[in-house]
Amino acid sequence: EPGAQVTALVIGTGYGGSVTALRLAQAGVDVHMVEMGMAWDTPGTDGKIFANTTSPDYRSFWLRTRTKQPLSNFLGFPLDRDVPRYTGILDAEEMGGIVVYQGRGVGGGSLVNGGMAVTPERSRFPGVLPSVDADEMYEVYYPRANSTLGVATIDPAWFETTEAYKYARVGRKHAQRSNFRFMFVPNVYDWDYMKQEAAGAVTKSALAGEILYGNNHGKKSLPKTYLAQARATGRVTISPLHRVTSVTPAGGGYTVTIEQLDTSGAVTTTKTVRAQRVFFAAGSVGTSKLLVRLKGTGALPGLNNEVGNGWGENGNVMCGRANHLWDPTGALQSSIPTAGIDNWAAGGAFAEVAPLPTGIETWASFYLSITKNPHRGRFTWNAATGKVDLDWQTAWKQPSITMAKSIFDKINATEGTIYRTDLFGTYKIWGDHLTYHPLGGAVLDKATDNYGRLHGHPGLYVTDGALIPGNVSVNPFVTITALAERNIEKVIAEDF
Ligand code: FAE
Repeated sequence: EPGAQVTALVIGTGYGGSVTALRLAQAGVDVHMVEMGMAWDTPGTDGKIFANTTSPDYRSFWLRTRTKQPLSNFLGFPLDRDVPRYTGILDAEEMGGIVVYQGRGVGGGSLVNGGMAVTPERSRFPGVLPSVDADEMYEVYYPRANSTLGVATIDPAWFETTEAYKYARVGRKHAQRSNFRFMFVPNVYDWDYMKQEAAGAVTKSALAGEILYGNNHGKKSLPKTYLAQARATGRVTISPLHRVTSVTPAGGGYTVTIEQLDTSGAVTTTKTVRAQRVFFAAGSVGTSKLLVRLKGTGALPGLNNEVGNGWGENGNVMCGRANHLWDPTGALQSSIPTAGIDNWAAGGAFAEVAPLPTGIETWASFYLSITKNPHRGRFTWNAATGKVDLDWQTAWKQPSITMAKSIFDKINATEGTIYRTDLFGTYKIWGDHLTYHPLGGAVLDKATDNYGRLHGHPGLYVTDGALIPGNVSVNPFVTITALAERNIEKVIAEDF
């Protein structure tokens, strides 16, 4: 309510925000969460909450009139189509020569992501978060994050036999014949539910290709885990379709300005509330853009010059390979990836064997690689345009391509195969125009102290992927969750 007084206000309902809200509530603190996206708790015109990956509709994109699908083409045909402008679930935000995909709604990225829940190898952790005690993370906070998120690994016996993972078995065979390390990738999908999908006993979700625009059944997204527990405390309230636009000091606390949106994205009301403490959990891009603007406009003059720095895209790059006719990858492909190829130590790349859930045989193997791209971008305030710019360059993906080639050039040579050139345009091999994994922009121990307290303004915290300086070496959400668990425990003990 306008004019309300809030003890703890959390901006955003993704991983960082959900961990923070749950632990504060369990410690007896009343929490209000503000989320710019929708609640995603009501079925649409077809009786389903979420649209299918193969048929994007009004629910699929955040305020766009035309889809912007990560795979723009298939067999020479452009895939994008017109859709009504709506506060849909996936934001394809274009900045500085890169398309940054992000989830919008209660649950943030957990609504749209692949559910791959990977803890980085311990030996790599000092390179990921140098100021954090690795012993504590691997003994306490990673296990806590994994168990609360409901992370599990596929039943290996089922993996060997199900049609739905033929594509991953082909991926494994090709990796192993080139002497790469293959590994199962844990996931938050309910594996028992998926087995029942395969048996025809329940409504299909992963086996119906649902993923990018939401998952109607088996995925344990945040509204089913952290946020369900947070709500059950009775101390957490959430305002969907509300966007924070300003936070500024006022009488020992902060005045927070919030715009209420309708589903066309129009602002219907602007409200202000008073908050004693504010937690920035708007995601790497959301938090960085807010902080850079609030510093640039003088609303938060005490923020230091590290705000906006250290942004990276986790080295994401995609590619497809064309297999021989005797190596079909299957018409039925589970949309939930569960296989990875690790060449990090030798080549700087970790590749997941990704599905192409088109419903037809494609003879394609498709991969999303995470690479050790050294480039870092920076968010800056542009007073002339009144906008935040990101300095990133498409050409900065070249190291990622080189690292991904350390795997796929070799596999192609061993198998006598070639790259697909029809997935990202015409005669284009590399999907180097995008990221699913934005990280950094308010880096731990630089823009904040070693627990996410923003320098210069007591009572302001960063709790999300903005804390991580650009690369995790694997998919990021388990690390974002574990770091938020570590930080909020300290903050509750010392600040409340
Ligand atoms: P995030 O989850 O993005 O939450 C931020 C929330 O804040 C969002 O709900 C925003 O709508 C909201 N927000 C932003 N600005 C405002 C504002 N001004 N006012 C109010 N609300 C605001 O942040 N990661 C993995 O580990 N495994 C995967 O398999 C995987 N697959 C992915 C697939 C796709 C297609 C995408 C897009 C991402 C994927 N990711 C994956 C990345 C992962 O989802 C992402 O790192 C986390 O969601 C980031 O968590 P945060 O808490 O930082």
